[in-house]
Amino acid sequence: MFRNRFSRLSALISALLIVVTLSARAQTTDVEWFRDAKFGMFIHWGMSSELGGIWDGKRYYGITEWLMRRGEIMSDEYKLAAARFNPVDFDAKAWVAIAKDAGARYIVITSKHHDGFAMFDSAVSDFDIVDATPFGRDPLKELVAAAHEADIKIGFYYSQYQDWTEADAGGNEWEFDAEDKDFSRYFEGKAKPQLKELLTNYGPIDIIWFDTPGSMSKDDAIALKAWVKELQPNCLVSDRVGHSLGDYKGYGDGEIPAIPQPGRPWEAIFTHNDSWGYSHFDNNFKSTTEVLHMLVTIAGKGGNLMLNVGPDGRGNIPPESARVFGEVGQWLKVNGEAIYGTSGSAVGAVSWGAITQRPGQMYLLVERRPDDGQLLVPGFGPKAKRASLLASRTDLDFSQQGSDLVVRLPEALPDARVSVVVVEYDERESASFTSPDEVLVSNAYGPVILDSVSARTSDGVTFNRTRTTHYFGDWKNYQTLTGMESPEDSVTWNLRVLEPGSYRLVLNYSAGAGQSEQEGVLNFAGQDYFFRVLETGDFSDPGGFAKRKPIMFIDHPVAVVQIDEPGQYEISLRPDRAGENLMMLRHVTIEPHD
Ligand code: JFZ
Repeated sequence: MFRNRFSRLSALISALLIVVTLSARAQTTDVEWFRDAKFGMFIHWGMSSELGGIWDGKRYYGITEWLMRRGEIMSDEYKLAAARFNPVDFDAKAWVAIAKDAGARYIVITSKHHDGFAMFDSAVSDFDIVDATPFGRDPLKELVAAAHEADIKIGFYYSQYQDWTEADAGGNEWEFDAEDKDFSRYFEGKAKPQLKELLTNYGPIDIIWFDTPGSMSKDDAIALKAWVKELQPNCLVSDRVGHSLGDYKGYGDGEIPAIPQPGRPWEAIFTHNDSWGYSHFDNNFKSTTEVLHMLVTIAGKGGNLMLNVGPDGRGNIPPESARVFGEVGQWLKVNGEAIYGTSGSAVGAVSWGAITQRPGQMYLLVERRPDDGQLLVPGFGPKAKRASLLASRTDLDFSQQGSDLVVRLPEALPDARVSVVVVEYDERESASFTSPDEVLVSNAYGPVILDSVSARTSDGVTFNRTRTTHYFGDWKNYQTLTGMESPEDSVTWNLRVLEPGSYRLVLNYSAGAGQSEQEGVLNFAGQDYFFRVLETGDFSDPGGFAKRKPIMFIDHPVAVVQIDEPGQYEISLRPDRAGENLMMLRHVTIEPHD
């Protein structure tokens, strides 16, 4: 008797140990590949791609994958439209080749977006591409196979809370009565069974990109994440599983964080035009230069850029996206060493571009060549051993004075968009970088932005992540400062002016009727320059700026100042007297002025 009880107890203990080990191991999924990846391709593709933002002859501007909700289309009617979706041009290998050639290290594709349509063969619901369309194939199975063959990581976006064709899911208030919803019936009856299909029928999956967790609790998110890890321990989970429980940090659509959360890998996501899903009438694609600027800015802060493509209803990636992704790939073929596997700048931001690093190498990502060719890197504590152009390995002259490193650039740089200088040093000196609290200003640099992040603010001033949308779902993110209501409230920057000269001071802000007519003071090098706030926009909602309306920021030139000596200066902004919040300040620009 005792032996049996003991053997049962020991079996229970070993089972518990296995579960504890699994869950412990599961929680320590390897995220290093993700941290090093730096660049991914997001793919938003579904039956809404066939609709392309048009329903019943009406154009819906903004993100087209929300068409069903924006048109408040009834489920049965929307489901019938699936029969129009027949992506006969779809070629998984061609798509993966575009991602691979672009230098993307991972792909995340929508498997089920908020409209509930499954882009895979699901036994859980017939509202899927195999059963509800003439296409009859499972594109995710083909895409995963092509990704595995091309050795590129592959993940599925899955909207775990919203499902506009399901009465018990979140999101459809125009057709279903919220009182009758039983979310767990949807979650246990469709979401988890479909996630199980995705995590057991398609081989190794590297990311489940959850989105809009809605009213799911922290415990729900913890349980969901642990459940994913039990099925695929190495599968990463996005931050939109909810409650910041992702394996990596995510930010808002189209947002580059001012100061990324330290210690966590992170990802910024952007549309290529202004919609995630295909649009018949949105041709506002970001240029290659703009995408490279995003890539190096994000890498310089230590994060990943996941840029979206929205294939059309026939299964074609928009040619403009294919072109730009290809050109980014060409740049990465030459300069990828400065991006992949690097960490962000240890010396802070620079006015002429961005900086990435790895032990023993610092990469200077030059977007704007200083007119005098003198590229200053402040805070460079180690002894530089060599400076060279990454593209050609051509040696460059350089000098160091204190913690200033100056690299002399040739007149012609390899790439007018972004050229890379690699500076080698003894990695054992990596701890001697410093991040000086100063903004470099020089006529040689052109206009220099003093942004809200690098400002020193008095107690009453608030730093804001200000967001609004232009078209629906087309998010615009700004970093702003508000709360300047009395002369004691101030915003200050430390400047390091590299050369004497004449400089124009320009405020960039937004202000409503309640703020204009007030006076402010820009103090530069001890000299006050007065200005009156101009009205730029209205405040039609309690938050001060109505969503879905542009925030009108203007450039307001305030003064031209003469600097006779290079050196350290302060510039500060304050109200002239007590009153309303002076403005929503975005930044101050210091422009060369001849
Ligand atoms: C969501 C989706 O609604 C959208 O269709 C798209 O798939 C996008 C990538 O993700 O949109 C969001 C979700 C969260 C925020 C903004 C847009 N947010 O938290 O700021």
